[in-house]
Amino acid sequence: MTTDAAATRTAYGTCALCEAMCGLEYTVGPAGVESVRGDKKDPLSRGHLCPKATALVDIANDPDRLRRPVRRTDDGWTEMEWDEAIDLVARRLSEIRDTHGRNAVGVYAGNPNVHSLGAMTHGIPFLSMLRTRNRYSATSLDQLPHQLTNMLLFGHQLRQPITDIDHTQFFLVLGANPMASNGSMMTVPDFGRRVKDLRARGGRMVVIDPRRTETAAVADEHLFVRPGSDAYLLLALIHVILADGAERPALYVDGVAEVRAAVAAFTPEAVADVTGIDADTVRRLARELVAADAAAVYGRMGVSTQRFGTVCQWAVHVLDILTGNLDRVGGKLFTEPAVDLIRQKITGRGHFGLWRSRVRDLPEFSGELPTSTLVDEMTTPGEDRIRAMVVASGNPVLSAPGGRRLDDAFADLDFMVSFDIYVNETSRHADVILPSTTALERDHYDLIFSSFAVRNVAKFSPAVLPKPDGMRHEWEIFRDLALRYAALRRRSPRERFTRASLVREVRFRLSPTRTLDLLLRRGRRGLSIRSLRRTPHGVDLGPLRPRLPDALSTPDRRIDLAQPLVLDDVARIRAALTGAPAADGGLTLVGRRHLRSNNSWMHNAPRLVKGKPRHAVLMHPDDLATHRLADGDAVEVRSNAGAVRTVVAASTDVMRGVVSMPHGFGHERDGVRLSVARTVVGPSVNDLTDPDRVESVAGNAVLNGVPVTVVPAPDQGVGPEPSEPSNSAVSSSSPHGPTAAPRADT
Ligand SMILES: Nc1nc2c(c(=O)[nH]1)N[C@H]1C(S)=C(S)[C@@H](COP(=O)(O)OP(=O)(O)OC[C@H]3O[C@@H](n4cnc5c(=O)[nH]c(N)nc54)[C@H](O)[C@@H]3O)O[C@H]1N2
Ligand SMILES: Nc1nc2c(c(=O)[nH]1)N[C@H]1C(S)=C(S)[C@@H](COP(=O)(O)OP(=O)(O)OC[C@H]3O[C@@H](n4cnc5c(=O)[nH]c(N)nc54)[C@H](O)[C@@H]3O)O[C@H]1N2
Ligand code: SF4
Ligand SMILES: [Mo]
Repeated sequence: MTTDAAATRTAYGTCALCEAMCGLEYTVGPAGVESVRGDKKDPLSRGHLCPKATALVDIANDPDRLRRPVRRTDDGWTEMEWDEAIDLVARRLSEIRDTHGRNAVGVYAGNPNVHSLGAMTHGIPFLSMLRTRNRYSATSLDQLPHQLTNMLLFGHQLRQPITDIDHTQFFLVLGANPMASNGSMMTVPDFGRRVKDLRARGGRMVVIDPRRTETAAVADEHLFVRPGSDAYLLLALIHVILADGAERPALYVDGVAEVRAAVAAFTPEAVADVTGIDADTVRRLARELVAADAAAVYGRMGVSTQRFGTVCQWAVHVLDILTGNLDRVGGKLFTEPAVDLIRQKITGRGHFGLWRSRVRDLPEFSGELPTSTLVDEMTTPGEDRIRAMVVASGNPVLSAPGGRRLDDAFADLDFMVSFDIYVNETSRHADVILPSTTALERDHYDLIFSSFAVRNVAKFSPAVLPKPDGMRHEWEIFRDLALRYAALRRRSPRERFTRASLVREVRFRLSPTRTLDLLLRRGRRGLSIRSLRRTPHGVDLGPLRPRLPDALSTPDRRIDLAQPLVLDDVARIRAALTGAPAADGGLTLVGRRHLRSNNSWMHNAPRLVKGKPRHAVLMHPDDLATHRLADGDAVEVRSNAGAVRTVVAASTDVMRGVVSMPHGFGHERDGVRLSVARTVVGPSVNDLTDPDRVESVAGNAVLNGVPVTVVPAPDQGVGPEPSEPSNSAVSSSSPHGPTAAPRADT
């Protein structure tokens, strides 16, 4: 293709698909974006990008993408006018609230919300207007233990210590695979080069994971650990440091004596069988941590979405604190973002257990209940049962445990609205889907991940492409819906028009960019939208710096390690230590992410999905032999929650006794085709994960360490990998077929 040089321009932006915030350079021609490169002048990402960045263009051009609101009818999806759609959604949500009470409307906010400025400034406030206790999000499928332990120890749920990776000398990584994920709760683009630099300056990286991951492959050392046993390992590391008398906590740290008592039983010998890591190695690791000039312990999905997630994240903090590495250059530091969510009181400090869930008595955290119990609240009869769902950029049927049960529950609601750019496995049940513009078409600033970055940076990225005709930005959709809903509520005798509601309405009328400008001006960095527009590569605000105890948000500016919530669980773990079986001969399932896949979506772009299918279950050759299976066999994986068909792939990279499967697949459920573009289907691992098993303190989902069996597939074939749409369900007017028979409602 020839390009008309005069008509092409260069634009700069930030990729918001994952947490890494890579700076991008686009060449934009008359027909749209022609090429995408890493922006070498971005002070954080320094030219790095991954294959998903080029797929941003594919999302904008995706034939599956919804461009107008759609309504589910007997004849399939029918396009609606915006005003009509907004009206219908506001009216139904208000009616259900009037009839069944506010908790009858449930909310699930999915991961892409945190990657969209408009969803943050307008979507989240709209969801709050519903004033329901049935609020759920990806948080409790993910980082809830981080937020809870941040709140307990440092006084604020977002007070997340960040590894100073550019200066550390010893980096201990548990249950994270940043070479594939590009980092999480740690915005670290260009992870690979940063690790090379770490090693070049004589530092070491040790990875602890039941799979020899892409990150383990670039580490100095990798240790297999039995899934779900990290708490034992981490407590034993604390034990060794304290037994050696090597602890050096800061003056503002309390509770060391209580910690010493709590970990007394966790000798390296006592935990060796449970973890699969021998006592000498545990002692050596603890001593390496202490001896390093600057060290950081980092634990992510593999240690938060497992049975002892909160204890694990607490123990990570305790290790950093006892080794004197919290608040040290090259250790863990707190960020100083241009928009400071904590100091500017944009996000509250967090609260825990103020109320509990109706059916399973699980605790709320900061106004949300654990997503694992969403299905119970939808299906259990009684007052406050969920009758309507609002799903914002989420796909819980594939993303949350117990996907099958959720699928049925979504089909059985009185009303549902999805904010999504696709008909996905969850939004297929919606009465109305409201699609927004996509990332290239809207202004961006990373409110959340700027707060977790390994360097302080600020960058405003104006939309690269114009807003397509007839489309709306997320903030416009939420604004219109909020104003409409507020107007309806005022008619209700129980609602009053208050000063607070007036302020809220004024805020809804401000665009995200205007809102951001106000926040930047209120921040302490002297920045504004105007100044950021003049620096399209981003402003470098410098490396992370020590800030304690001033940056503590605890009332007394001290850190108390002896948190009863956590220590009670340590006591339970200790009780389980006695005679803990090494392994019961069964298999344990863990998760896996791939650089070219993104949670439950981005499975349309040919350039991402090409090559070998990525959804196979990985199994060690020795386990294959004992199970009388061979590489490539069709298998059924079974757990106490369900069963899926897939293929097995031999891999010496997984620990014996462990199998690994990615999440986010399972698209054409029951053979119902939702996409014209997609070529991969795969099984959904969340048909195997069990919503009844939650992490013991906070109720986070247990997505790793799931007991399973693997057997030859009972009959031929590997379940649906259909190539032809099942036309019966597809309406002639739309490429998006409806799915379950439409229910009689609204
Ligand atoms: N077994 C297992 N399950 C897991 C995980 C695991 O490791 N193992 N990981 C968990 C984690 S960490 C997370 S965060 C969740 C993620 O799971 P979810 O919260 O469900 O989020 P996603 O799958 O990322 O995206 C959901 C939907 O958002 C839509 N979307 C994307 N961009 C936009 C946009 O700009 N506007 C709108 N309106 N919609 C958009 C996509 O079309 C997609 O359908 O999954 C969790 N589930
Ligand atoms: N390409 C890509 N990037 C992504 C995403 C994506 O889907 N694709 N998702 C984004 C999201 S929402 C998130 S939250 C982050 C997640 O970022 P990461 O946490 O870095 O990603 P995971 O690949 O889930 O890494 C979890 C690791 O834990 C290991 N593990 C499982 N069980 C255990 C255990 O019991 N103990 C230990 N020690 N390890 C265990 C798994 O083998 C796996 O290697 O990635 C983000 N980035
Ligand atoms: S690493 Fe993440 S932010 Fe960077 S280009 Fe890839 S998807 Fe985008
Ligand atoms: Mo996540």
